[in-house]
Amino acid sequence: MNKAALPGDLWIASDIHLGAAVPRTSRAFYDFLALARARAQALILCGDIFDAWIGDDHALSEPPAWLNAALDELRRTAQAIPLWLIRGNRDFLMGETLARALGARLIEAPVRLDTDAGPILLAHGDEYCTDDAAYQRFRRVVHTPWIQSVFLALPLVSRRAIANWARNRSRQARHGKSMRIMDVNADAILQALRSSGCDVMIHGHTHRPAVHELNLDGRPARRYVLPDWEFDHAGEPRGGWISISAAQGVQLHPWPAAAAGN
Ligand code: LP5
Ligand code: MN
Repeated sequence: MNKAALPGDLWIASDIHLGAAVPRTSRAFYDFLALARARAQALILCGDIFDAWIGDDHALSEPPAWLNAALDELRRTAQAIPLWLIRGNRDFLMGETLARALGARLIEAPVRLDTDAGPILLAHGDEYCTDDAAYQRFRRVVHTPWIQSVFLALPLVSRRAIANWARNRSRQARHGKSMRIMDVNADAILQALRSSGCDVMIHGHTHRPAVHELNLDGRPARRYVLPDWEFDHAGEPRGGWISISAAQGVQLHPWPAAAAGN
C-alpha cells in the first residue's frame, strides 16, 4: 500500500477530461485552479485529468493549443502549491517526464494519505469496478509494462488511431453494460478500506458524486465520490471538488455553474 503524508488544507478534483472539444469545461477548471492556488495548500488531481493520454512526448514536443493552455495552467498551479497527479483509466500513460515538466508529483494509487482530517484512502476508482469483468481484462492488458512500451514506441499517428478506436469500442461496450456493473463493487471498497486501515475513501471515475455512509465491520466509514466536470455538452453544467482540513474535515463542493460564466 502506497503511503504519503499531506498536511494542511488539501483540495482534490478528478474527471475533468480535458481535451480539444471542451473549452467551457477547461475555462471552468482553470478558474478552479486559480481558486485552489489562492486557498489550498496542496492540490491532488485524481485521474482522468485528460480525456485520453497517448504519451508524454505527444504533449511536450508539439502540443495543440488546447493542451498547451492546460499544461501552462497546471505548471502555474504547481509553481504556487504542491500539485500531485494520480492516473485514471484515460490518462494512465501519464509519466514522470510530464510530471517533471509540470513541476508536479505523480503518485501511485491507491494511496493512504495521512491528512489533517486523518487517514484517507485515495484512488481514481476504476480498480474497484470489479463487476465489470471486460473492463478489468482491458485494464490488465493496458497496464502491462511491455504492452505500454510497444504502444509508446509507435508513431503518434498510430497511437492516436488506437486511442480513438479504444474510445469508440468503449463507448459501444458501455451501451451493453448495466449502471450497476459500471459502479464500484461494495465489497471491493470495504476490502480496500480494511487493508489500508482507513475509514474514509475518496475516489472519482464513476461520475456519480455523493457521500456514502458505510458499515466497515461494525465501524462507520465513508466513501466520497468526486464530481466529473462537464460544461460543454451536459444539459446541467457540473463540476466540483473535495476539501480536506483540520477545521472542516472532508467536504464535497459543487463548482457553481455561475462561476463558469454560464
Ligand atoms: O472510458 P469510458 O468512460 O468510456 O469507460 C470506462 C472503461 N473504458 C476504458 C477504455 C478507455 O475509454 C479507452 C481510452 C484510452 C486511451 C489511451 C490509451 C490507448 C491504449 C494504450 C495501450 C497501452 O477505460 C469501460 C468501463 C467504464 O469506464 C465504466 O467503468 O465499462 O470499460 C470498457 O468499456 C472496456 C470494454 O468493456 C472492453 C475493451 C474495449 C477497448 C479495447 C481496446 C484495446 C486496445 C489495446 C491496445 C494494446
Ligand atoms: Mn475514469
